[in-house]
Amino acid sequence: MEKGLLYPVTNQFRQDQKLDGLWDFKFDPQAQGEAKGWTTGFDDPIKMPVPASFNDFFTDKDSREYTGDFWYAKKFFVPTYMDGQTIQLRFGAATHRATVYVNGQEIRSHEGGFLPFTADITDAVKLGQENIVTLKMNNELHRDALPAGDTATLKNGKKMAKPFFDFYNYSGLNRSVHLLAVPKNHIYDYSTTYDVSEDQATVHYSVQATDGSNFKVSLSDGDGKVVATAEGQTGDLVVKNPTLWQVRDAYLYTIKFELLDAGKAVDEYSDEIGLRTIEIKGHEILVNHKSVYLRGFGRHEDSIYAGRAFDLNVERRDMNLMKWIGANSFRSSHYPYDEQVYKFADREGILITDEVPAVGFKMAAASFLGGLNQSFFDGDWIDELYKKHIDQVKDMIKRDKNHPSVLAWSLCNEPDTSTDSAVPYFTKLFNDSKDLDPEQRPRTFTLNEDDTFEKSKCLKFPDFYLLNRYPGWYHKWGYEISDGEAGLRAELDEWKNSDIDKPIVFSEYGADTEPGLHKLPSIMWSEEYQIELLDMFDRVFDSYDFIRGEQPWNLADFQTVEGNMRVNGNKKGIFTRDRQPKAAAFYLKKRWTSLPLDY
Ligand code: GCB
Repeated sequence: MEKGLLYPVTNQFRQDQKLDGLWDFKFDPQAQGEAKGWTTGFDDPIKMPVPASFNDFFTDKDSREYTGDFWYAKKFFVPTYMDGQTIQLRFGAATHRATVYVNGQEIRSHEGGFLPFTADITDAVKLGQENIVTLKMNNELHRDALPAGDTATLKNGKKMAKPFFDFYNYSGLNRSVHLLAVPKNHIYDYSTTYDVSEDQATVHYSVQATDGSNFKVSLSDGDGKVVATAEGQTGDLVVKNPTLWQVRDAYLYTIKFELLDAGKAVDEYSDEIGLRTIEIKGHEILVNHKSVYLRGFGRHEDSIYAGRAFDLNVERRDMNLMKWIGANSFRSSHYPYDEQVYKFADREGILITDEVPAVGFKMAAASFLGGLNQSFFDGDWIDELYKKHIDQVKDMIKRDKNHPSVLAWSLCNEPDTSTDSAVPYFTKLFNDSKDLDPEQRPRTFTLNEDDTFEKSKCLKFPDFYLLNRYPGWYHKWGYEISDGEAGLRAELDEWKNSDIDKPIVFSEYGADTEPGLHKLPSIMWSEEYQIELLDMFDRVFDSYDFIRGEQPWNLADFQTVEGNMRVNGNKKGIFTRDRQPKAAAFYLKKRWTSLPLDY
């Protein structure tokens, strides 16, 4: 678990320099890098862009599919004016595990390929000189790691990733690397909670520094005018006649913390926040006490060339597509995205269900991957996995808790909750994560097709339900879709007749669709069939008032492992992988732009 995960900033006390660009890169199939002295650099490197997944740059399959250890290295200069400060390297995402060396000295290791970590390199760097950072990384998949999978060894000795999940195992330094200098005594975390009414909002804050508890705090509006001030480590900022952060109508204030030593500021940290509340009441999702019907998508950080790398250009386009189509929300399926995604959503008034990379927790999850028929939670890997799981839940909440866009926490995607062995795991997970978010936002996980109302043993845990359902595609497909609809209605009738009164959001449903394939009457894979399937689901959604959101799978086509179920990836996108609309996009735009917010 990281101590603090504040996003890097530059101000009069802090400096943030990105180390993106070309790094040295080398595969290490025999895991001999350390023995060969690669901790101080290596010969014959491949020049590799950062941030990027290494895979799709290669033209040979052994390199693209490479699984095992690999190294990155880069020289960087540390100016003398950083003397006396804490000097850090911050890695946005090193997928999946990394050990950091600076000038040959081992600094730290980190596991978890979708969350940031910081290495304190103060004692390892030479000031006023060039230094070298090297990383030994590894992208193998294991059952006791997130996301879960296996690593096979082929008869030719090569390793191969066998994910228990449906996205390509893109690997490398997928997000930016920052060189940071912060004061020795610095602010490392803060959090806020809110009370709002028509004419007043109160921001309850709390702030942490490595040493000291004297703080000056201020809140400014969008024009930079200070609207409230306070002092101390915890306190309230009261805003009269506030402009609230609303769904698709965002407004941001800036909160500024100054750490004081003997009355003098020694550090400062500012961030943009939104004044709003989130609650679940009965089967309603409320933002600022008003009901919201979610419409949006499951997504992936996925694009051509750079794989899973965060790309500001792709994100700009995705946000524009979501605004155009009338979306107001998305799930960060199946891992926390780059922080800049949340900053975009904060600005656009888009709600995020933030998901930890706990995916593949089901042995038979994808029968097309050759799943094994045993309960995942009976495995002897569970204790080790749990440690990593809760650790990443903690880091996700620490990193993202101050974003107004974050609506809820998704603690798992499609775990096998149909056996009793899942119950102790989820009891612990929900107990241990209860107090992590000062705002106490709702916690949930997605329920896979097999985890029906009848079968799941873990229905008592979520504050609201996320259902992933594929009638019309993985079963009752094609001409049988009417039976698929009947089955869906039969399950929803069971929810309706139960004494559960919580919102249900459909977090996945959809049909693989080859863009440009037209057929009258429709046939599976055609653009017409995708619309018919969405229309079937929409009819069902409109029949139950406890369904409080629809998020079809997926915003865009994305890369998966190759296999007989996938034609160059998952094609359930409403948009293509290069972000152009399939016919279904126009269908959804019509529906979503005409539904009222509180539908
Ligand atoms: C699911 C998974 C998602 C897959 C999707 C599919 O249930 O959560 O990762 O991509 O189904 O299309 O099979």
